[in-house]
This record gives sequence, C-alpha cells and structure tokens, in this order.
Amino acid sequence: MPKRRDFTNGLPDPIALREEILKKYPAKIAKKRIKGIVINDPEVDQEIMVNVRTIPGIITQRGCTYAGCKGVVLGPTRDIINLVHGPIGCSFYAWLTRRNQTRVPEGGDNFINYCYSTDMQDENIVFGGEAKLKEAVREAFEIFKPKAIGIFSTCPVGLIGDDVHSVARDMKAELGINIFGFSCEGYRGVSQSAGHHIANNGVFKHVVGLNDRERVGKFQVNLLGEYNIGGDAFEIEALFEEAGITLLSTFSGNSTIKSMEYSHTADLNMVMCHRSINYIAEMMEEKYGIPWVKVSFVGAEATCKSLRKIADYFGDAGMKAKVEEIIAREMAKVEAVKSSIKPRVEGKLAMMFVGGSRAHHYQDLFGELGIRTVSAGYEFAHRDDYEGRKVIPTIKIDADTRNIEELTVSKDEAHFRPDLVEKKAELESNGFAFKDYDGMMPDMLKNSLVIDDVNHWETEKLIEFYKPDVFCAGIKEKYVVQKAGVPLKQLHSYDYGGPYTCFGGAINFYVEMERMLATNIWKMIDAPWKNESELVGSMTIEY
Ligand code: CFM
Repeated sequence: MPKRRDFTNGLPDPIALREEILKKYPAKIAKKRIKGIVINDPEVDQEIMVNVRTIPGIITQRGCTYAGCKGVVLGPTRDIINLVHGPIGCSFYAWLTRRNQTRVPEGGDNFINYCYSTDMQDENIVFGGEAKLKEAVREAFEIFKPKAIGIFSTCPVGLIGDDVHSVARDMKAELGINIFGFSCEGYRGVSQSAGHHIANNGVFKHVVGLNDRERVGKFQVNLLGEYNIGGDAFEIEALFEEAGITLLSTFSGNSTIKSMEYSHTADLNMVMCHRSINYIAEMMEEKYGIPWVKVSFVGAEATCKSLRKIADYFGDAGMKAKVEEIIAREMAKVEAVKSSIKPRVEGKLAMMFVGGSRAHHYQDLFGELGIRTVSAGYEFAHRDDYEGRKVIPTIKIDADTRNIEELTVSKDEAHFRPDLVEKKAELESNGFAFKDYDGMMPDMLKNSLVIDDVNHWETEKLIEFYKPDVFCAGIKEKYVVQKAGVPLKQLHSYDYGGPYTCFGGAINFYVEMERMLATNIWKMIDAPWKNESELVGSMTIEY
C-alpha cells in the first residue's frame, strides 16, 4: 500500500482528482456532475449544484421521500402509530435500523418498536388498496388504542391513485382520534429531503396548535431536528433540565405527538438539523411569532456556544450563571479526556458523506481532536446547507420541488406572540443572530473537496487520492470502504455507539476515535483479492 501523503502544510489541490473522476462519465453527465463537486475556498462564494436527480445507474447513498417522511421525521415519535400503506418491503428499513431511542414513562404508549404496514399485494394494486387501508386502521386502533395514526404512502399508492387523505378523514370521523395521511411516495422528490418537507407540512397542519396548554416553565423551548440516535436527545434533555430550560417538545427524538400539540406555546425554537426541519421553524414563526435560532450539540465547543446562545436569548442572569457553571464543570472533564487522546490522533484525516447536516456538525467534533476533514458532502441537502441561508433567494425552484406542497401560513391572531417579535427585534439590533445558518462550505478548509450525493466510483477515487484515516458514512458504504483498508464510522446509526451529543457525547466520541484511529491494523490489511489468485470455477451441464 502506498504511503499516506503528508498534508500538514495544507491540503493539495484536488483538481486532477476531479478530472479523473469526471473522465469516467459520458460528456453530458460529466458536464452536470462537475457542478456538484466543488474545490472549496472558504473565502470565496461558490455555487454547488444540489437537490437534483441522481444520475440513473449510479450507486447513490440516497434514500427515498417515504424514508424521509415516515422514517426520519415521524419515526422517533412514540405515541403515534405510523402506518405504512404499501408493500411490506418498504417497512423493512423503517424498523429502528436508525437506532432512534425513546424513554417511555410508566403507563405511556410506545409504538416505535412495531412495524405497521398494510402489506399491499398485487390484488390491491389492481383493484385499489383503500378498503384494505381502512381495515388496517381499524385493526391498529382496536389492538393498540393509539391517540393518533399517521398514514404514509409508498410508491404504488401514488401510481394507482389511492387517496390516503380521504381515508384518513373518514377514519378520523369513525374512530374519533387524530388521523392524517402523507403523500410521501418514494418517487415524489429526488431524495428523502422531499419527505422531510412533506412531514413538516403534515405535522404543522394536523398537530401543532391543537392544545393550548398552560405554561409550565419560565423558559419554554422546542428542539427541532434532533432525532435521538443512540441516545443523543437524552444528553441534551439532561443539560436543559440542569440549566432551567423547559423543553416542551422535540421534533422528534424521544417525543410524543401530544407534546407537539402544545409546541406553539414555546418562547424559542432551536433548530439542530436545519435540512430536515427548517420548514416547521419558519411556519411557526409566521403563525405564532416564535423566533428560531440554529444550534448544534455535536461537539463540546458547539454545545458551549449553543448553551450561551439560549442564555443570551432569555437574558436571565440566573440562567447565564448556571450555564457558565455547567460549562466550566463539564469542559474540565472534556479537556481531561481530550488531552490524553488528542496527541494520538492529531493530524489524521477524515472524510464524511452523510445526510443533510451531520457531514457539517461532525467536522467540529473531529476538529476538537485536531483531525482535519479533507472531503465532505451531503446526500440530499440544499444549497443553503452548503453555502448558507443567504443564498435562499437565489435558489431556483425546479419541477421536482414544485411537486411538494408549499403551505400558505398566516398569523394566528389568538396565539401570536408580539412580545417575542419585539424581543427578537431588540436582540437583533444588538447583533444577536436569528435564522443563522452559514452552511458547511465556509467552515471547511481551502482545497477540501465538497461533493454532493457522492457515489461509489467517486468514493473509491477519493480514498485512493487522500488515503484518509477514517471515513464516515452509512451501512451501505461501510464494508466497501473497510475493504479498502480504511475504518468506517457510521454517522447515521453510530454503529453500536453513542450518544455523541453534548459534553458526555463528545467524550464518547473521542474515546471511539482513539479506538478506531490509534491502531495500525487498517494499514496492515489488504483485500484478499489483491494477494490471492482469483478463484476460477467450471460448470458441466448434462443433457
Ligand atoms: Fe437531519 Fe438526521 Fe441528518 Fe436527516 Fe438522515 Fe439521520 Fe442523517 Mo441518516 S434528519 S439530515 S434524513 S441529522 S437519518 S438523524 S443520520 S441521513 S445527516
């Protein structure tokens, strides 16, 4: 295996690598693809082409719209039955493979460890599946007595024209619980991103605002875009509790649909994963006047920054003091572990290709250990996630995006909070930033390679060129990358690890990286086919 290159004096210009990658594609494809592969310069604004259809025939990392709606946004909510209308295969990967966890209080409902499907058959495709769907809703209600049921459309539902919304309305009237449908057929958008938007719309339309619960805390917040993978939300919840921040609802890690019903009584929305949930944040501001800020609890430094931001927002001296006390105490623990691990992993190189937010957030965690990110990209993010929200007005709406309903939201006079609007204006005049997402590219090194919707061929070339010490992606990539002699850390499910949020999570991550990186084992292995002769078989057919 060739020696790893020395990048201590800056990253090499990857122009030759990009050319080699593109050479493999037909000219028309290469012309399009080059727009999704950007050689980064944090000082220069560069446009990246994203949120467009994957080229057919390419091995993409992406998932489908149904995955984004059912699995990602609604999946972690425990007291709603998420019923999949479709063939059973569509449910296989929706069954907790994402490792979203939940803590059920005594006597509380928890349906997330079940898989609900109408198990559509050929017969339903030919004659229609609405009757079967109604039966399934009745059956689920009789057995589990849920307070809400969501119905999720898979590809065939859209193709045959089953109307899940009218079934939902009928069943709501019949059973007297909240039932609503999602037109989130897998093909509806170019990726799971469309499913996020559809889920946001559905939850906003059918759930948020149903319960005007009295205030229970002095400082009430919602956390948006945190999905409690590997217990991440538990860390954040504990931190908030200690800081005196009342978390009303999380969309949707460790959450209940009941809590989303009164989420409009919050004083602030915090957005963790901007890609999957900015829509609800925007709509809640429109309708109720609740401002939102971007936060991240991935990385000890990011956690400090986010905690201070919340304390600054509320402007309460007691909370500020408490936050500083927590930070001082926890950072001492973080520093102790970091100082012993950092010298062993510093200077290593990482790559990450995940989703729509983690490829950015996790660069902070690696950065704390002195590990540089040489190349990164999202699977399905939009330009604002790469280049920052400032580019939103320049994003062109294409036919695929038009496919997704854009809700018209107006002010809810009875629940609108002019006090929050005033607070926001005052804070803004003092330099406090709201809706403040600057995107991933300004945070990345010069000459790092930013690639959207990376594919298998490109992955191989990247590994060859950079020889990274760790590659972060998902289960589909894991073993292929490891066979190339590079350890892979799953940043979707965390393999079997986590939590990685807040201070305790940062420590977990440092320890995990030491385990993965401070070993030479990966450099010693070679794929068997490189050293052993090929196995050749023969077959005799007798007539
Ligand atoms: Fe948001 Fe996510 Fe992500 Fe995402 Fe996802 Fe996920 Fe992800 Mo996998 S909501 S965009 S659709 S942070 S499931 S919890 S890890 S691809 S980077």
